[in-house]
Amino acid sequence: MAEKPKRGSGGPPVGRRAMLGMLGAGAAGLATAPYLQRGWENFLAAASQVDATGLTGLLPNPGGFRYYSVVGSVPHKDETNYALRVTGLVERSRSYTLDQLRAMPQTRVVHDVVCTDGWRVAKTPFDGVRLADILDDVGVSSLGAAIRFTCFDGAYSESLTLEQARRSDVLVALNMQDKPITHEHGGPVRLYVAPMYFYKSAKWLSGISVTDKVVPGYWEERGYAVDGWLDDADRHGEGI
Ligand SMILES: Nc1nc2c(c(=O)[nH]1)N[C@H]1C(S)=C(S)[C@@H](COP(=O)(O)O)O[C@H]1N2
Ligand SMILES: [Mo]
Repeated sequence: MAEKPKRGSGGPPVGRRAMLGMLGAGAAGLATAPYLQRGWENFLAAASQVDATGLTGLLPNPGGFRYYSVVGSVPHKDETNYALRVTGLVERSRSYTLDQLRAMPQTRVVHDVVCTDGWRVAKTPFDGVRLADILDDVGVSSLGAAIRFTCFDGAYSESLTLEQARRSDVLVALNMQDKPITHEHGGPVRLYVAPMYFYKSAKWLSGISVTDKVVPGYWEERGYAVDGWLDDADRHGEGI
């Protein structure tokens, strides 16, 4: 059986473990303190304060997802101010507006979303532009071997090898569950790497840079595996 990505010395990175510990203590504290007469709204208000420190996974969400962000607040972007810049070892650097991405051929990928924290959302449809199509559009130079993804939250980053990036189940996604990707889920544009754990799917995607080697991403610098393959992934396949 394939190994799950390692987080530091076998568990979640300290930051996240500490967050989850605080989450448990906080929720239990509220539940066992009836004299505070805390209702659900108070709980949510408390949660959103905690959110400012990055504990976004605390918020319950009926869809089975948790919202994650490594920063407290992220600017909202839409067709008036969104841009995806493709740079680095390419023949023609260029920038795409949201309308330009929408006008490109759209591909649908339906797969289970799986987070290393233990939650899963079965058969989730994403639609968007194949990353491979964007790479063909700009032309990868002969020195290009990997991709570095950056985000307009100003903090998160991710990576793929060029071979992984060219798979047909890797999308620059515009829609999730048949609706435009919401801000909370990383809209208007996020990466979706279907055969890998969801941490590879960078939210609020704003930069794609072709590099000569893999540059480890945000969580990868903090102990996650650079190759985030799901156990059932066809690692050497070409996608769908
Ligand atoms: N920019 C950014 N992208 C991110 C993250 C993040 O904190 N910031 N978290 C990752 C992790 S660990 C997961 S599980 C998913 C969560 O996506 P969701 O918030 O839409 O459920 O986003 C991934 N992409
Ligand atoms: Mo995750």
